[in-house]
Amino acid sequence: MDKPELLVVARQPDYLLDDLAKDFVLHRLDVAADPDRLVEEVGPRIRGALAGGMKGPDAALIARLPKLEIISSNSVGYDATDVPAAHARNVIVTHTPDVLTDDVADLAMTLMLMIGRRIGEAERFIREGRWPQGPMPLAVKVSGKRLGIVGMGRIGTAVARRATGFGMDIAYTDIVVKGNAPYAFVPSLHDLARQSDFLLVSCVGGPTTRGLIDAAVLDALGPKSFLVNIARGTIVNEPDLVKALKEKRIAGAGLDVFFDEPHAPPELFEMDNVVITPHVASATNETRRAMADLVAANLRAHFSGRPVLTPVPKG
Ligand code: 8YV
Repeated sequence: MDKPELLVVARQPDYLLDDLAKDFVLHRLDVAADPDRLVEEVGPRIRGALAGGMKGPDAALIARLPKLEIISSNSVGYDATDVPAAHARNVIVTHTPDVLTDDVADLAMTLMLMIGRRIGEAERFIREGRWPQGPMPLAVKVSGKRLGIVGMGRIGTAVARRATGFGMDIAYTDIVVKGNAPYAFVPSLHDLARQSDFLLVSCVGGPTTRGLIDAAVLDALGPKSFLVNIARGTIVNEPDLVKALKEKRIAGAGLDVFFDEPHAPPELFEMDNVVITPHVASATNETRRAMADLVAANLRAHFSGRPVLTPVPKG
């Protein structure tokens, strides 16, 4: 039988492309000189698509792939793919939960420790030869502080577990109470911000959370507290955040995600009370390999007539 044809919509690691090339014909929309023409040529034959957390098929592209059966996203977040449009056509969407949880939670802790303890600043301080002129200003203790978690899903829970080891006092908000979570549920995001030393954003992206963290939430957080975002840049109103940081209405921020990746607001580059990383929460060899393996396993399961391993739930 002919190999099923796949459309690579978002950039994928070489080892995944090499592996898939054994069983599938790959068409690289991610690097196509003329994407429109490629879709016109191969669209009618495409049976599967490869997506990512920042880029996936939208409704218009899905409509141009009449034989599409499955979209396998190399990410836990699937807000970049139009899942309702896919499900409306009975196209399966899969993602990569669990395998990246540890890494993302590790980075959340890292950012929290880095902004609290001024570690980025301390690095620059010594590298720039400023140490002989006197000591660094004092930092903020992290252990024992109040952590507010916005979104107590897999990743929020993994951060809470780590933060428990740091003696932190943990509370969370979510759209529903998580029955099995041994942490205080705070229904109002503003109340949670008001009572937190660190506010961690670990909820889903997409239309339901767009601009959730705005000036009012940042003011509730206040001048002694920090924001950490390892979820999606869209959840934070970025101009509001930049303004709040400039005016010292919050103490600082640790950010792995931004509204317009791969661009971060240049104003942040000048701020000492900000730690920024280029969306690297899942970026370890081990985890990226496990994510790629899961992407491939979902595709192989589907095309050999077995149920996929990690489908995105139907809304
Ligand atoms: C990826 C992510 O780096 O899983 C997610 O949702 O945002 C990250 O793990 C990104 O999606 C690359 O595809």
